[in-house]
Amino acid sequence: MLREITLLCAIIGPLTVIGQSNVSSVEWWRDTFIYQIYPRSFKDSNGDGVGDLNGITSKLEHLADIKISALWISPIYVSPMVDFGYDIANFTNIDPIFGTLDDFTKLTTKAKSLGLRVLLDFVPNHSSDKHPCGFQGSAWEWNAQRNQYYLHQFAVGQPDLNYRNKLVQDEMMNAMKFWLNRGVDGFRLDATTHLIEDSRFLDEPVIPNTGLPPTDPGTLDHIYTRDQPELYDLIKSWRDLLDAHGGEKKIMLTEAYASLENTMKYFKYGSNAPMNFMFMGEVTNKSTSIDFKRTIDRWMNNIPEGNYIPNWVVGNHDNHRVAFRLGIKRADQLSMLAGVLPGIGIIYNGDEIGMEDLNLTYAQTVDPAGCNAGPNRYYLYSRDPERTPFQWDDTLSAGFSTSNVTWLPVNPNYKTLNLAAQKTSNVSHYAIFKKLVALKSQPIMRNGTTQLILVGNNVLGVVRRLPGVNPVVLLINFSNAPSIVDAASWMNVPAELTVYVASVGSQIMPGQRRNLNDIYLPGAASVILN
Ligand SMILES: *[C@@H]1O[C@H](CO)[C@@H](O)[C@H](O)[C@H]1NC(C)=O
Ligand SMILES: *[C@@H]1O[C@H](CO)[C@@H](O)[C@H](O)[C@H]1NC(C)=O
Ligand SMILES: *[C@@H]1O[C@H](CO)[C@@H](O)[C@H](O)[C@H]1NC(C)=O
Ligand SMILES: *[C@@H]1O[C@H](CO)[C@@H](O)[C@H](O)[C@H]1NC(C)=O
Ligand SMILES: *[C@@H]1O[C@H](CO)[C@@H](O)[C@H](O)[C@H]1NC(C)=O
Ligand SMILES: *[C@@H]1O[C@H](CO)[C@@H](O)[C@H](O)[C@H]1NC(C)=O
Ligand SMILES: *[C@@H]1O[C@H](CO)[C@@H](O)[C@H](O)[C@H]1NC(C)=O
Ligand SMILES: *[C@@H]1O[C@H](CO)[C@@H](O)[C@H](O)[C@H]1NC(C)=O
Ligand SMILES: *[C@@H]1O[C@H](CO)[C@@H](O)[C@H](O)[C@H]1NC(C)=O
Ligand SMILES: [Ca+2]
Repeated sequence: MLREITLLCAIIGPLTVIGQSNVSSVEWWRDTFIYQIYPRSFKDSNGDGVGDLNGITSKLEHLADIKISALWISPIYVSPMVDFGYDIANFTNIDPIFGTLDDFTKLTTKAKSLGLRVLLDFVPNHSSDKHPCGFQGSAWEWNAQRNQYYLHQFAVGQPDLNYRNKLVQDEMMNAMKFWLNRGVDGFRLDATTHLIEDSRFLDEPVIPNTGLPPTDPGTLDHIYTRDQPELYDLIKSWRDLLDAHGGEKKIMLTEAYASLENTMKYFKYGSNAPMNFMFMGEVTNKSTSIDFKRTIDRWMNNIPEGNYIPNWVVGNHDNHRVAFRLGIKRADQLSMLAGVLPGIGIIYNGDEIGMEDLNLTYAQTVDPAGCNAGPNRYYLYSRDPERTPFQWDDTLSAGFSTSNVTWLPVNPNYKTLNLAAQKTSNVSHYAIFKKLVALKSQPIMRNGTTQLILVGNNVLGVVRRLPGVNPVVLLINFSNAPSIVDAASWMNVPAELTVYVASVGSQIMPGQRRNLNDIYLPGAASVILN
């Protein structure tokens, strides 16, 4: 009874191949930061209050300036925008709100000239069927036109694709090739957990006593719709497609909110970065240094044997911003960890300047996850607070748009919290982030050993060592009060090192020499020395 959707994309015609890079076996993403752009909120070029491709193109210098290796752009495909682009009507065309295919070519061409790679968000989990937003009861929806029910795991307007149908598989491969031929350097695959369903259409068991309304998906144990074994073969088929394309090696990042065991499986089937959401899901502003150590160790110790690289997601468009999750004083903490730990750091636009969440009223809420939860609970689910427009400067609408009305309101704190202001200050989230990106390219980050050490009760130390050079030492004070610790003894590092960078508000200045036998760390501070 699963509705088979095979008519999504038109047949793809011959293409011009552009932007082929040099063949190289080097994994360019190793020890770099990758930057996520939420296109509606990055930069509006035409004054309609919604960000677009030409807006992104006009701001690529910012990304080249901080020297990220690649940007990945949340969906820009034709969409009824029920879920702001995560519901797709044509996988091989650009939604007019964002621009045209020519605009996309301009974007990739300029990006390449600046040494930036471009990744697209590939949403294999659902297509679009124009329909008002809503989870209204059953996951099965009747379609009168086809005289069939179809499955939807998210909004009614997001019918699930049936990957057991070879035509669906081929069509999605064609869509991927379409973008590879347009110079895309890889994909971030969305919600892969939900790719494939058990072929028997069995009802999933009810979890007793959840206290949730009976129509809430949380009442069911999703044993037939999530993490099905066949999904990994699909991942592998896409890996093969990327490898067959030639040119510089293409990256595949996968988004699966799954168990650690299931997350790690993606490595073996060709994902270069099964996204590590531990910094968003497992640590909070209440976590201690021990909690952090345990969380980081768990990821490192579970990476399968082989040439696999860890990754650290600092934030994304589905979770509150780091400045909210950990608190404003700790806004730099996770990017510092992502910078010093081995592997890939993945940062969400705005987090490099410490942007904060903005609370909206129910009437202002546009995210379907928020509106569907109703006026009393919307704020628990809405992702609008972390999606407000990027704060470029202190002019109208934070320099995001020439319109005073934007698709989500601009956070009023933009007058002081904006990129332009941070560029003129030595102590800023921007200055820190830039130094973290630079640090990642150092040989000690590629080849150095990594050790996590609890320094006293409240301080976590991370030390990277490589023979012949000073170690890189990160110290994080998890307490809100200052403390003095003997990091030199606890961590077996030189008694004196130089501050490379320290968190905003710590009052510690880069360039200062510090005695690590009794280093003073203000409350909530993080500092990197070397
Ligand atoms: C390709 O490699 C050659 C030689 O290493 C280099 O000179 C050239 O700039 C590279 N081209 C691109 C597009 O990276
Ligand atoms: C999808 O977009 C392509 C342009 O890449 C276009 O040729 C095709 O007609 C579109 N398909 C549909 C079903 O609108
Ligand atoms: C697909 O994944 C995205 C991101 O997790 C989510 O917003 C969307 O609702 C999902 N839809 C389906 C049908 O899986
Ligand atoms: C943690 O964050 C919550 C809000 O999310 C706040 O109420 C609480 O005071 C914070 N706790 C600490 C220790 O900062
Ligand atoms: C937003 O409102 C919620 C609920 O009142 C509150 O818990 C949260 O701290 C607020 N967030 C911000 C950024 O003010
Ligand atoms: C936007 O500007 C127009 C024209 O100047 C004005 O009438 C309107 O009140 C402004 N709206 C907001 C939200 O500031
Ligand atoms: C920034 O640093 C430079 C060089 O270290 C110094 O000359 C300048 O005064 C500093 N500016 C501020 C605002 O601290
Ligand atoms: C890391 O070590 C390998 C093998 O010892 C060496 O070939 C490579 O150049 C080193 N990389 C860096 C960035 O130092
Ligand atoms: C961390 O901050 C807490 C609270 O300010 C303070 O008690 C403690 O001494 C600080 N730790 C270090 C190592 O500075
Ligand atoms: Ca626009």
